[in-house]
Amino acid sequence: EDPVKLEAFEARIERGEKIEPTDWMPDLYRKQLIRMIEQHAHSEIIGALPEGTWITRAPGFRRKLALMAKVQDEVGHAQLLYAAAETLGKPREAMIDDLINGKSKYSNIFNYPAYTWADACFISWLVDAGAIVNQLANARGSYGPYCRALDRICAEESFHLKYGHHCVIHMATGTKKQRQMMQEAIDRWWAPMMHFFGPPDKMSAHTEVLMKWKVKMASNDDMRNQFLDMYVPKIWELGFTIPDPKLSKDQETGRWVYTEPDWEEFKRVINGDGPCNAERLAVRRTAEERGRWVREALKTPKTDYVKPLV
Ligand code: FAQ
Repeated sequence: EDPVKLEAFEARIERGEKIEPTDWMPDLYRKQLIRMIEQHAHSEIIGALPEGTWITRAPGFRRKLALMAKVQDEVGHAQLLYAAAETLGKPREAMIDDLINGKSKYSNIFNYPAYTWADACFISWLVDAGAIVNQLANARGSYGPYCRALDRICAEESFHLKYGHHCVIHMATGTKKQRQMMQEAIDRWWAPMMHFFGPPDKMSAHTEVLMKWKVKMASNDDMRNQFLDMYVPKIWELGFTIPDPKLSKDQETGRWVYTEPDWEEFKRVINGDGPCNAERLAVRRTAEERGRWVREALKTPKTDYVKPLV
């Protein structure tokens, strides 16, 4: 890299300026941003799947409508994020190819099944809560298009959070069976939720460079701690337990103490070997194949195009 340009670039970041697509940037900054925004976009479309399967089964018409709107929002977030990643030079088709070929990662948490309605409630409240903690922080980051996409996403996610909280309160104040279903969902999802913020800081490969260039505005452990700080009291308040006997707040340091989740499981899941990875990618692959005629039709002059019968 040209040291003079690099110095000027870092000075701009230091001053809190936004970097825009046509500005000079180090190759590594571009590469890291593409990796992170692309993974984020994939997480949104794959994230629509576990909840999406509950649209037809959501209890009652109002819940169906709200869940349908939420899932639609998540897919819209993917569109915003793909558009932001495209400003860095990687075409959307290439990103989708990397997703369905298993080359690109997406959030660990969407590789677990949503067995019951309570699992869908957990996702809508707590997975969205985790996503908001991360996105609110990174919306103050250095890359203009990503920050602007995150601002819009956070506004919509705040509705998801309210909806999800409402669903969980309903379960908590319902019948014994409903409370039990919700507790079982918390037990199932707790470890993936702890994994969601990424490996511990001492194991994290990219945090240092991403924080230096203000792409990531807090480390994985800090984000995890902030989530615990905001949501553990709310979960306890509803009368639920969390499946970690060590979980407590150290009043002196202000940090949460917890049992490290199984990081070997995390590695397996993010590298393609989780309970639902194959199923999730198969759905995307089918969507890609079924939508191919639309993309081809868009490229072909109207008069020449005949829709294939199969
Ligand atoms: N899942 O060096 P680090 C949502 C990978 S959106 C999978 O610490 P980094 C909305 C990482 O990529 C949720 N892989 O990585 C919604 C790297 O692998 P690589 C998604 C993970 O980038 C709600 C390796 O481990 N949000 O939920 C994960 O500094 C409800 C080493 O890790 C975002 O993507 C993981 N959890 O920090 C939708 C936010 N964690 O690439 C529907 C943007 C780490 O070298 C329903 N991303 N890895 O092969 C970020 O903030 C960061 O990328 C982190 C990871 C914090 C996720």
